[in-house]
Amino acid sequence: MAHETEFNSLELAKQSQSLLPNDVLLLQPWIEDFYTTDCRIQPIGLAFLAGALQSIPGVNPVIIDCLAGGQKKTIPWPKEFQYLKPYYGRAPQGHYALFHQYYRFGLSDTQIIEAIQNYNPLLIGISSLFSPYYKQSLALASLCKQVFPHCPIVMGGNHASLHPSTLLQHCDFVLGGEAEESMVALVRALFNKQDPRTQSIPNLLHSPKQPLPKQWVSPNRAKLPTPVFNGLQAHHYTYNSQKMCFVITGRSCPHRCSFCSIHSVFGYNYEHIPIAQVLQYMQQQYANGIRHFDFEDDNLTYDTTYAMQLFTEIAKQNWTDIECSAMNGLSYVSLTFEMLQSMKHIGFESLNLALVTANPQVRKLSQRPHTLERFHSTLQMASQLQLRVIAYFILGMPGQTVPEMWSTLCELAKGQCLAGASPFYFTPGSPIHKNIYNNMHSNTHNTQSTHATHNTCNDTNQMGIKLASKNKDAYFAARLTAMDVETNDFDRTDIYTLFRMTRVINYCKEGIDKGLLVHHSYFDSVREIIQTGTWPHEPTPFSSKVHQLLQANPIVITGYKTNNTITLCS
Ligand code: B12
Ligand code: SF4
Repeated sequence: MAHETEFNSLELAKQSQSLLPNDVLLLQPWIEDFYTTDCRIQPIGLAFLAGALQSIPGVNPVIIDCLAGGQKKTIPWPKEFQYLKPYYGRAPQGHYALFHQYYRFGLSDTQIIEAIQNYNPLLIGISSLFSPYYKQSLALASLCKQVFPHCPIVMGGNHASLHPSTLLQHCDFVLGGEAEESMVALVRALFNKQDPRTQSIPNLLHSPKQPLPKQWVSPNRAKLPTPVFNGLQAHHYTYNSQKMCFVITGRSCPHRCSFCSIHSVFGYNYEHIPIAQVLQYMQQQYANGIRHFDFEDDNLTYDTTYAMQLFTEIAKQNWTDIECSAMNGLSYVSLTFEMLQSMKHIGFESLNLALVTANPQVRKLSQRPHTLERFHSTLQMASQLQLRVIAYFILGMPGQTVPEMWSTLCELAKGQCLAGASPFYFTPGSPIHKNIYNNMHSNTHNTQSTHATHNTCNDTNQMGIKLASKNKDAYFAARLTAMDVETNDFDRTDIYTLFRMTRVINYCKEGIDKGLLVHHSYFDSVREIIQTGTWPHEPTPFSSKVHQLLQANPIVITGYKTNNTITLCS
């Protein structure tokens, strides 16, 4: 524990007696959950900070990624998730199994201590991007304090920007929002042996009692630094066995989807990084052997002029051996045939799209500007260009019903794409969290200023929302695997069944792409599911509502790589 009272000039004096510290350690914590997406973990936010810190002569920024390079380790099932045992608590069966064990992904405590102990840090920065994993950020802070009891610790990231009070009792500072400029100011102050609390550093918080600003100050986006990966090992970040890196071409997003919280960090000004700078970064990375570029922008193609110019410039590099992706998703309202052609030309093989829902009312509720017609026309254009599509839909948002979610899955089954399910969770800072979740709380208050980690919702609200996290740690449950939310219109078994049915559909698509015909034994287990409403050879719950829907109408399924189709019925 170190905050206001402990961080004083005495600490600065102690530091100055020892060898002059000049390292700034930037740490990405490990993750504890049922799964992780290990092809998308490059800590690009920390790389931007390292790029900014390089501008200070004598300061040595080093990134340590505690999520990469370790062995995944099974850890005890959390007491908060006992209610998930009927769903995940069985060894995986069949091609469409979901999760099984609870893991720690990344380095062990011993490995982390080994990785940090040889440095002489002036400051340690820890990211707290994800609310559900805020405790891992705190545990990492406590490990760092063991090794460097006198070194100040600063945290930042999405969770830190929303709920700094959950962290400030265990670290010295939080920098809210985008931290390129504020981190430089903080490090300069420490380097010059000034007390940062007396300096005017934008977005700096040092006490849980400090009020939060309405909006964080954003850095000048035209002057953002180029990300640098000091300390990271390139072989930890690969895709299809190729070395890969994240590319960010802009900040924020002009859309306002109800379930999304990115504006809490990036504000509402959607701005681009100059194309020349993005290109220079890609050239450096190409020279370093990177052959896969993953654009992690929140809305890469919204500004069609910028996107077309960027793709044209990339094409001019004649990098015939690269592959590109936008795994964070593309907003298909801006995708034209011409745009997809240039994307194909620079090495896009597939597109990640978010349909969210096929239902206009639910789409309105989620404030998405997209339409089903536009989705299907995008699928057609993609098919013509032999671009593969993975399309995501949401499961279990208040306002959804089982037939509505099922009909969206049927649209994805029918389309030439893979289906991706996104079980809903209340993301702190998202509009739906502000509108619905906070209204469920008797002690309603602005999320920006809440100190509470316990929710006190009553179940008698209009939609009949019930949370498994009631009276528990609400941040911990803000994750896909928690299946936290039930309403009058769906329960956890419905969500679980639809989630797994998504895998069943994709299993069928794989068979279709292999050229198998509908009566092939490959599809027997699927026929059994449709007929019996059970999972073959296991007693895991199966939704009776979904079973009825499965029996009601034949399901038309198109392949992923081919447009061959089969029709399955009970
Ligand atoms: C890439 C990404 C991932 C990657 C992992 C990224 C990583 N670093 O390891 C993957 C795909 C694995 C992932 C997974 C999840 N993600 Co994600 N992800 C993102 C995404 C799209 C981009 C993050 C990014 O690189 N941004 C670009 C950089 C420049 O911004 P940044 O990281 O925020 O960094 C800036 C500031 O935050 C700050 N900062 C960051 N770190 C630090 C540290 C210090 C010390 C300081 C001072 C400042 C600071 O300064 C940086 C520069 O300006 C964001 C959305 C978004 N736009 O941020 C969601 C986002 C972070 N994810 C989110 C969530 C919820 C998840 C999941 C937990 C969802 C789930 N499935 O349950 C999963 C976890 C699943 C799992 N078990 O792995 C939420 C977090 C919301 C919250 N408060 O919890 C976000 C914001 C999206 C959303 N829904 O609104 N994610
Ligand atoms: S979900 Fe995607 S499109 Fe919607 S506001 Fe967030 S970043 Fe933008």
